[in-house]
Amino acid sequence: MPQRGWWKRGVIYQIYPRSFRDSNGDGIGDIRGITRKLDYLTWLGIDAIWLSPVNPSPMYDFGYDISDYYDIDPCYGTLSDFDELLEKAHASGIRIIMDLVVNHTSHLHKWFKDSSSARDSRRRDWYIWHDPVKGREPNNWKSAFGGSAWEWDPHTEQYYLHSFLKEQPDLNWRNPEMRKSIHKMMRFWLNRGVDGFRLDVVNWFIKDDRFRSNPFTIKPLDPEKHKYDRNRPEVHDYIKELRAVVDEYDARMTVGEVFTLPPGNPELSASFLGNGEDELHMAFDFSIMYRFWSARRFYNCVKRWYREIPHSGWPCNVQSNHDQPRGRSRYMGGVNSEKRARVAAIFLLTIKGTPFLYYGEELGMKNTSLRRNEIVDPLGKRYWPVYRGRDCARTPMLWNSKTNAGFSDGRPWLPVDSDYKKLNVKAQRKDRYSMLNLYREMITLRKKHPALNRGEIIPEIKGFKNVLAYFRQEGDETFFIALNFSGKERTIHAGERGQWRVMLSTHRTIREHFTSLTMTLAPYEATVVMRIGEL
Ligand code: ISL
Ligand code: CA
Repeated sequence: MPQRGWWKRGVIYQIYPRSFRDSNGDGIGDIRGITRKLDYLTWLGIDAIWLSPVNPSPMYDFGYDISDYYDIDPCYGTLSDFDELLEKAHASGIRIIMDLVVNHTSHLHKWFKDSSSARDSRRRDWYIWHDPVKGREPNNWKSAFGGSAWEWDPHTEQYYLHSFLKEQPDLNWRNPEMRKSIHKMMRFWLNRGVDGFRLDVVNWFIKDDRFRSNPFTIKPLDPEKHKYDRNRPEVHDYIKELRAVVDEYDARMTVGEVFTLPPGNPELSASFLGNGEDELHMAFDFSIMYRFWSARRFYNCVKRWYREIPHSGWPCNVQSNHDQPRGRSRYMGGVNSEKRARVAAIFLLTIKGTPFLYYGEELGMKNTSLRRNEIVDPLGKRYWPVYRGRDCARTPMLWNSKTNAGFSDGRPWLPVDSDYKKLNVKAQRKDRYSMLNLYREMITLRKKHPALNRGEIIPEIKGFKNVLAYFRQEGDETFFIALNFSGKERTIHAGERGQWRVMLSTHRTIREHFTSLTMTLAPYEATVVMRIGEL
């Protein structure tokens, strides 16, 4: 199904495979489970699935520690299950994006086994080894998951680097042979038909070649803190190489996770797009995920984001993923949390750029509250109760009001959210005014109208009194989107003339017509109108 640029028009849906649908009752979501739910995804109208890692893994970090890049973990199925998913998804017009976790492998990967077997092993230099300095760790680099980033290997008497767990040794991207193996592996999946890759922590691949210590700082969110172990400028050469591999194939795409502290760095994220054509197709900017609920703050985030995107590049937008608390919980609306989540949904699906949805977001799923003994995420285990880890946003998808919300016949690997009796796919499909139907309607409208997917965005009200309003325009199509982030009624006026009609709204059930863009928005109203003629 080649069609270049499909990813600019599409909506991408992230599936955390452990939690979507379990087909064999072992409590763990799997590939066959996803294949069985393709009907649902087709109904919802998404264009592609980004699948969090499904390769064999000892699961110290639930798949983000890969021990074999060429296979599928038995708990998720087999290669032929994967091929079946690809084939059936493609037949329904849904593309599949794989997670490419290549900053590190599992310590059980055969490359690391070889690398750590002897100092003169063939793949010694595929990972990052260093002698002690003054009898200690070579420098002050810290693992993102706590402690020093260096682990002592008593067998070969050197330290190895791990930016995450010690079971996730970092690959050495400066080694050309290692890079060739990654490219070969990418071709393996591209030949099988996958439509692209999401690159895990792409800004961490390259480390300082002199291993200088990071500047000492006591400010927890100081960007200088990772001066030498992340965000090295040389990384771009290797991203260009990687892009060339993907470009050997038709209509494939890449999206990079650019993770920084402080969170969200639009300039850095956009730098991974290169000149717009020679690095990644898209990169995440996480700014919005860390902003409090406010029209002005949201506006400022996207404004800065668009400003950084190179002329021939393309933005993408995201509000939730498997590492962050669920959007609906983050917006902290209390009794209004669902209303806020609806405004956020219309915002995400109408601003310029490819939207990424996280499974369950379309139902308005919230964080699940978990007890200490239910936590399995290594981060949560380590930092409880100060930080409870990421499990709260990884609980099973809620399909219906039966046992385990229809996720599994066995005991789910993480508890099912207690809201499932009301908040589930089956109930929401039937309810015309549900969050799910709002997502579906908006996705459908977005697909139908070029102005809403690739059109220019022209801001009109930039957060004044907590209202955001903008136009989207392409050819002779013009849309006006008005979002009331506040809990109060707001009357707005936009100067644009013409005849307009309500196309979608969280509040207006009648397709009203307007002859001017003066309207009173209910608290938390989100309304999309389209120009239907001249005045
Ligand atoms: O999850 C985090 C804290 O909330 C982040 O620090 C996270 O480590 C960062 O976003 C990088 O994430 C990616 O790489 C990790 C993996 O654990 C995450 O799930 C993945 O998205 C290591 O592969
Ligand atoms: Ca299973």
